[in-house]
Amino acid sequence: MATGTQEQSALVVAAHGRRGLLECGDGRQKPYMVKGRKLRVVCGDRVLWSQPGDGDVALVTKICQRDNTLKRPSPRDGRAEILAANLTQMAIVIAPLPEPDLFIVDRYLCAAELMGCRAILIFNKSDMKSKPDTGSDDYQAIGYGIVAVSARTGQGLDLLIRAMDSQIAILVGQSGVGKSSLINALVPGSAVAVGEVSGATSEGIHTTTASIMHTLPSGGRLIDTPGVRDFIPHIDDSRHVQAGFREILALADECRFADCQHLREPDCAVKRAVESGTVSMRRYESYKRLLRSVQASPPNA
Ligand SMILES: Nc1nc2c(ncn2[C@@H]2O[C@H](COP(=O)(O)OP(=O)(O)OP(=O)(O)O)[C@@H](O)[C@H]2O)c(=O)[nH]1
Ligand SMILES: [Mg+2]
Ligand SMILES: [Zn+2]
Repeated sequence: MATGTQEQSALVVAAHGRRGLLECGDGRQKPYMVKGRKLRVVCGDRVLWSQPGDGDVALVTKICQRDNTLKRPSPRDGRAEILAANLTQMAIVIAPLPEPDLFIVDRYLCAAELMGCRAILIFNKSDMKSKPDTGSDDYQAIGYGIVAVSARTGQGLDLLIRAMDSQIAILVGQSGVGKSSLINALVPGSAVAVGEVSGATSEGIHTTTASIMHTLPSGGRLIDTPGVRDFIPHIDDSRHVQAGFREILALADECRFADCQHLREPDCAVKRAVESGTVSMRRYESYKRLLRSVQASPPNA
């Protein structure tokens, strides 16, 4: 047991403001408080902590270097707000209800590409009859894996567990798609609050308030955080947007101009590919829309 100033490292498995839970090297969990006002600890962080006195609350003193971060512009002031760190996979949930918004799916995929982590698409509620446009052909064509599941019936969960194996994943998706339900189905005893989709508005009720990293029985990790429901990636330079669209980035070298934004420029390989149908028009529209929004309101550093 650490005492006084002796420091140990641990993994942050729950974060809510300045408090949360650490997982120590021996697997035990421990409540923590953050020391000072400057440190902003998130789920997935590796931190150093010490034990002041004999209380059992650890004091987090330092965040170890992060491999990557998932960032959005803060709804308060537009500055980068980190939602989670050290991720290896983004798991994007879509469902027939609420109706899929494929622009938000493309924004999640863009964030995954920019932070250098894998991404998979989870089509939940496959027990439901309605089959809305989920863009699955577009996504499959550019190499994203898709798993059809039902948190309700358990269908496909074995495949999902395999896809999560040894990953540190973040579960993202619109409110009401079933993120918490999936965690309840995958992690026995986790008892995450599940909201109701109101029939009148098809909008889910926000039930999750803290960011929590769950451990799957197979060893994978899965983060459920409320900050991802209406997600916009934090992109500090509009020239980086194309790096979030892998099929566009793959063609950018063939454009006449090295700084081509694939809008009105002549001899643009991306526009040619959209016209011939090799790049999806819908994905291209998402690219342009995100580019415009980053150009219109560049986030604060
Ligand atoms: N039919 C069906 N309903 C599901 C399934 N998974 C979840 N639901 C329902 O969808 C609603 C929303 O589920 P949640 O798990 O709370 O959704 P969420 O993504 O966590 O929503 P937020 O926490 O608001 O972001 C609940 O009424 C669930 O019972 C499924 O596989 N099939
Ligand atoms: Mg939830
Ligand atoms: Zn171009």
